[in-house]
Amino acid sequence: MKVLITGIDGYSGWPLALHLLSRGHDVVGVDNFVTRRRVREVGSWSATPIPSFAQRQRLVNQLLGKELPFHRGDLGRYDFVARVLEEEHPDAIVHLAEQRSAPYSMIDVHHAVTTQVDNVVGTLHLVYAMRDHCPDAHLVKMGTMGEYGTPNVDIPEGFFEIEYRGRKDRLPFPRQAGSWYHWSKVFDSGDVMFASKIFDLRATDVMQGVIYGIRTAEMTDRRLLTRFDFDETWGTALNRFIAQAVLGLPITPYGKGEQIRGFIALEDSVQSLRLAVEHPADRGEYRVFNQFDAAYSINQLAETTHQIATELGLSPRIEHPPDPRIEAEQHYYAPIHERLYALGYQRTRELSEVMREMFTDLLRYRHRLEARRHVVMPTIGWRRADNPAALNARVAASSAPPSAEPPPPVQDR
Ligand code: USQ
Repeated sequence: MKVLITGIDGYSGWPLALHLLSRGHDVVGVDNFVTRRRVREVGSWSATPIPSFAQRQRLVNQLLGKELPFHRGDLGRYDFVARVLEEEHPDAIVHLAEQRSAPYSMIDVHHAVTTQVDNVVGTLHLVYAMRDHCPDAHLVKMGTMGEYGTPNVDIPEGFFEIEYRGRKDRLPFPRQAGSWYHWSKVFDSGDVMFASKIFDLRATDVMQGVIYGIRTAEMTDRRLLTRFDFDETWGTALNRFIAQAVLGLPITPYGKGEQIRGFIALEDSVQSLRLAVEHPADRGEYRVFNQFDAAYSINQLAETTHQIATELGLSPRIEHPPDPRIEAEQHYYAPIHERLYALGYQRTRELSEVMREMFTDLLRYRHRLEARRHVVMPTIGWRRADNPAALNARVAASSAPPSAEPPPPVQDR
């Protein structure tokens, strides 16, 4: 199959490209490198050194013997999106090119607006360009488990049967997102569901849990590693906890730490996306996959991190800062996740094995973590009005100049 990945330069996009290539698929990439710029904006960088995209293309060629065509551009420009789909005619599009950070979307009004405009407009451009240039292609759209929030009932895969005032229907399960970012994904879901109906498109909406991990089986050379974010804005919970333990900073379950989320390893996230691609939805079908492997409380993950760090001779400690977010710190959580298993999904490795590998890699890149240790502790509050000031102070305190990771050169096909 020919798979177009939007956001191919990102944390999930790059491993997905390697995984699909290794499975014999053709891959075409799209990216505008905005994540690299936005991570610099908050004074951070990737713990793993990541090559420019031109270098990544050369590595794929040398190490995998494959071509990796690439279009640099912004999904906010319809002419660009239409030109790429017209030229490439992909069988599937995995759409990962969205602003993916909840804290980033909560910095101030501008970051809230940018997040929602980027995410909703990019998705709308894609579905229109699909209608006009590749209506038979399958859209695999990265959504998030966070769209559902934490209701006090089980969470179905997208839809549920409901009886109300004596009548029954199958309806979308209510969404109760917890950040402007998560709300942007709710709006996307509505748009993709509607587009599949009016344009007769094939669509899979992937409700992705929190990803953890640093490498996949295809990263046989250090230069093939994906980016790894650990700062408060771009790093996700477990990835941050391991970075904190390596740095000797407190591991930070926010508030009571009894928040429960669905988690999935990076290698299993790309496995799941491949399964969705290889088993397309029907024309006009909009289906929803709850994509996570297991649910853990944040405290459980903090404690497991503490235990492994201690075994490795580190001196970790757990501290509970006040929760900077507005979220339930204790709640019921039981999402259903059966559809991926029905396609053959299997967990590759146990959580602790992946965590040990993350420790090994991060200890190797400890100097890069050290150079950005001041961006790890939380400053962005969901309520506070001083987010930009706190952020600016932190960026100004940055010990290494942002130019240490230069902007990638312009490249096109
Ligand atoms: N958390 C802590 N301490 C930390 C960081 C996070 O307790 O140092 C807590 C948060 O308060 C939250 C949970 O961990 O309750 C998850 O936070 P997160 O930052 O790991 O993940 P989140 O902001 O929800 O977003 C991430 C990705 C996003 C994806 C989402 C899946 O950034 O792109 O959509 O995970 S989900 O969480 O299922 O919505």
